[in-house]
Amino acid sequence: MKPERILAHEGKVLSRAQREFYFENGYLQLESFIGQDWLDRLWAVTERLIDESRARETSNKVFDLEPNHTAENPRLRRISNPVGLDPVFEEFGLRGPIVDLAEDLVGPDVKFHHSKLNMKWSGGGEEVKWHQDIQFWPHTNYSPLTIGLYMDDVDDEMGPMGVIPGSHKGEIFDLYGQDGQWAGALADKDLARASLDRAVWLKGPKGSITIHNCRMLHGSMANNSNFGRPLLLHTYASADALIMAGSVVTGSAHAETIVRGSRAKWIHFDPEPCLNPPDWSKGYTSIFAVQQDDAAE
Ligand SMILES: O=C(O)CCC(=O)C(=O)O
Repeated sequence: MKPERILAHEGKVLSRAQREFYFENGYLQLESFIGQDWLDRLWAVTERLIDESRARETSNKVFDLEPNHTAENPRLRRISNPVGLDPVFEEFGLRGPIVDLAEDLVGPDVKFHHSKLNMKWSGGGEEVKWHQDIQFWPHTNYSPLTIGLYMDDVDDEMGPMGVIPGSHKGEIFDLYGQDGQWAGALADKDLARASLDRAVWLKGPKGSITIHNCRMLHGSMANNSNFGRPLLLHTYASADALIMAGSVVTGSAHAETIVRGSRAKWIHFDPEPCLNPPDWSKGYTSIFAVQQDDAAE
């Protein structure tokens, strides 16, 4: 990352202090950033997709289902690749107001990487164990970040996203388990080094935004409340960050789309080594399926 070069360009929507906070702490939170118009449009499509999921008994590339999902009582963990599923999601992810945030934090030249909608259903929506994202999809540098939109109000009971401030400057953890298989989460023995007592839980009213760097240690607890916790996530990177072969997790047709500025002429390499994930071109479901160790189609 090269904050000075990014800060040399005037911010579109974030103040200098907010941008500096992100570079220093690895995360940022914005309350009620997205208005009701956008939320209504996104919800209309989401409801339609939830309805479509009723016809499915097992997970597939679009729907990551909880084991007790049924037609009468749909329970989704995730809708994968929303930007590739519907023009409203596409407009939001590639041209919507959050792209300004990406530009302020990785710009001026910005690429889209992937999107997903983590539903965290009411009454037990599953936890996301502590992990960092970059090991899932290594890039030549550590600019990628993920912007999340809470599509509903989220409080402490609903499994908000937790981050460990400053952890993006620390260790890149091994996400393989003792058996050598990809676990997608920190091993218990490493959690002791993760300063979990310093966790900040990012919650807020609907329309609020979470932003975390790809090295940020983060996770979230189960949602035992009576309300869902839909978090619509989009990952962007500096255009000069090239993704390593085999590590595109979604197969999204929009991956690598330049959403601001232009394609990089020079590739930027950060020196620190990154963990090499399994070859996802041979199949990937979702972090939930991997962490909970269940099978999907
Ligand atoms: O949904 C969450 O709380 C966390 C999401 C996350 O970390 C991920 O999908 O990689």
